[in-house]
Amino acid sequence: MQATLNICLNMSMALARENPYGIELVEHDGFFYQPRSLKDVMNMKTQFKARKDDVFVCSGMKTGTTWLKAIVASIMSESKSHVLKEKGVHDLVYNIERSYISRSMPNANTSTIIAEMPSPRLLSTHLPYSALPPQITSLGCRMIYIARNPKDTFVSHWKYLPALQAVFNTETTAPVSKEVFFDSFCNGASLFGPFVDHVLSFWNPSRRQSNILFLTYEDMKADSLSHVKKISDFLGQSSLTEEDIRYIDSQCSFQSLSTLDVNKNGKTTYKNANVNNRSFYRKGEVGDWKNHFTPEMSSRINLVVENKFQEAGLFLKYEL
Ligand code: PAP
Repeated sequence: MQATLNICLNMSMALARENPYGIELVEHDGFFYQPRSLKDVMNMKTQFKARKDDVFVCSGMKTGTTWLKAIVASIMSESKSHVLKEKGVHDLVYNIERSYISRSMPNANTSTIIAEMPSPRLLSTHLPYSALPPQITSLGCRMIYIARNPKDTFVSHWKYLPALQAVFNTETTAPVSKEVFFDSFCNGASLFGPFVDHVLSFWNPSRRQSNILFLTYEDMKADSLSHVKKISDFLGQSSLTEEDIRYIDSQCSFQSLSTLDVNKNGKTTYKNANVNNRSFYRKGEVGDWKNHFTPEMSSRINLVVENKFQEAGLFLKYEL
């Protein structure tokens, strides 16, 4: 097994390249990873044991993961949204590919915590569907995917790059030019990208499989209450009252989450860096791209995504 893993990684490493925006990327099975993270992914795939009743929050980068994690954690917790006051959202819902670290790291023991968690476990992943540990798909674990329009996703990702560079200890600390990152993003070379392929990797199976709930950030912003209800129905949480649903919805709003002390002043440990929890809460709006995009950028994104999404019957909103 180890030999296969090494060959696989060596082949992938041949494609590793220093990205102009400062984060080294490596392509593996059609998706881009930071090279050390790919080792962690491979490590996780050999160690992680899925359970049939596991629930996964699934997403690409910067598409509303934090919000969705807060909602699902509240729905699945007996104390409802009170859990959100105790820990940062990313310490409440562990990301599997960051938890099976392939070397000694401060958060390396998260894998043990995950193995010992009572069922049903709530976990998360940024991996595309095709890269998930096969047990997750063969057992039919429930997955909730959140997609976001690529223009707002791009802006959110670009604004988050300084935090990412700290996580990956990149030598580039200078602000990353929007144009340079935009070019990479449109070419598919961003973490867990290509963006379009990631979204379609969940969208396509979600159309025929009832264990995948596909949501969009924009629809959730337009009517968050009905989405909290939809998620709770998907999870079979019939004991929640209408009042519970309303409470969870209001406690998970951007305004409420971003002003909690743990999110204003707390930190989450990733790899060997601390990320300020406040970096997960920037604006929380649909349409901020209009403040950052030129007409040319807008046309280029439309060209990259729209045909593929339309062919697949997927229509994302760019404003509300
Ligand atoms: P991640 O990939 O690092 O986990 P993720 O949580 O997916 O990030 O996305 C962050 C975006 O969700 C940010 O968007 P922005 O940069 O355009 O502002 C963040 O503000 C937004 N966000 C976080 N919490 C909420 C919330 N409760 N409601 C709406 N948007 C939110």
